[in-house]
Amino acid sequence: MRIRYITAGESHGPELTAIIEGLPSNFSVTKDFIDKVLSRRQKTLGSGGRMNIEKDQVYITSGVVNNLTTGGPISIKIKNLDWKNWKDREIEPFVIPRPGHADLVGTYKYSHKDIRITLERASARETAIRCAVGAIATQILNQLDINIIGYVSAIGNQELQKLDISNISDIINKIEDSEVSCPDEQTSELMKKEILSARKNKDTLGGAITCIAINFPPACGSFIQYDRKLDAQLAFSIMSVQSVKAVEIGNGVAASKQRGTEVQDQIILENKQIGRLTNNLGGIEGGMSTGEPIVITSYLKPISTTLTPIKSVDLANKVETETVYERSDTCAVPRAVPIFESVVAVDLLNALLEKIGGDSKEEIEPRVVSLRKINVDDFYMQNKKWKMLYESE
Ligand code: EPS
Repeated sequence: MRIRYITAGESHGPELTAIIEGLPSNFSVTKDFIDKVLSRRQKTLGSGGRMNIEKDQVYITSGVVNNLTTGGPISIKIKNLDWKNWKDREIEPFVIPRPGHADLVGTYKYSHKDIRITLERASARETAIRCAVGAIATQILNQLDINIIGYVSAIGNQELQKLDISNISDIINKIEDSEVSCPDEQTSELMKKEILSARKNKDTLGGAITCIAINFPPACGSFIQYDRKLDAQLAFSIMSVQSVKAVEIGNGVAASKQRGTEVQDQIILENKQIGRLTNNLGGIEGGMSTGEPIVITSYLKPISTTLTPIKSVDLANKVETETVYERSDTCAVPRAVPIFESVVAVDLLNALLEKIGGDSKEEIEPRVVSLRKINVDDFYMQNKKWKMLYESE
């Protein structure tokens, strides 16, 4: 791994922290850009009220001097404004685990004396700092002309039908205008109704978020070893986000039901440049980027904390009981979009830097330009019969 990062912090503690290492120097990184990404994660539709308390903003305390990366580790933090409500509070015992959360197994695993100790670290509050990490990677990718666009593609049963990505700026505007971060007005309305109806019925909802990376160069990632595969790395990062239960690359789910000739992205030649007729495989073949847009969809289960009580066990009194409601969201999908853009950004930047190397913008920029397209003259085929021989045989 070229880029590593680690996060720390509890949901209702003083602050969240991260250290990111392995980034190149001389790329512009601003607090303003990161704060804008953080504010997109703070939509209130579907939120349980915590987003009315927090006004997330990042503090950069190392690795960026005069708005330029130094090449050294970057340390960042976000303050939890809710901390002031918790620091002197006499906290009620929490002894009934909520199914679907880390509550039961986390408390068992770490022998915590109160479920809240588990909850505090398992909470999706941690995604705020991961967004900030990703917003740093995104800024570097943007300076290399690589863009990642995320949008809500499903909420409950309301799904966005196919999206035409020929007019990217129009899509971005529509996503920004939508209360549910969906680039289609009609579908947005249906999604919004779905959330309001779930809340009215004291229930919760999941959904799907699609991210598209545009202009990402080919040949990043590798088929050589399982853990170098770009799709495997993306799936790992996405599965690590709270609530995610499935990941899909390209049209993976539909493709599993189709015939091979319908699914494969046929290869064409356009003035010596290799092109494709379709992008069903989402821009990744054999664990490597093809140069086509990378398309990846994350599927989130409904929020585990429900207003309607469900069966659980009282771990203090050792009896069956029902869950007690703890403030939470109804549907976190609309505000989760920047989280997925962020985790994808870190993985793509990592794969790109592993491919081209380089320590500074000056070194990296020209290498990305020369990697951009596969040209048919870049193949050096011997085009004659050969034998596979091993010396030791
Ligand atoms: C979360 C529960 C809610 C969410 C929280 C994640 O917080 P609270 O327990 O304070 O009401 O709002 O998300 C955030 C705080 C955030 O910043 O996204 C959970 O249990 O995962």
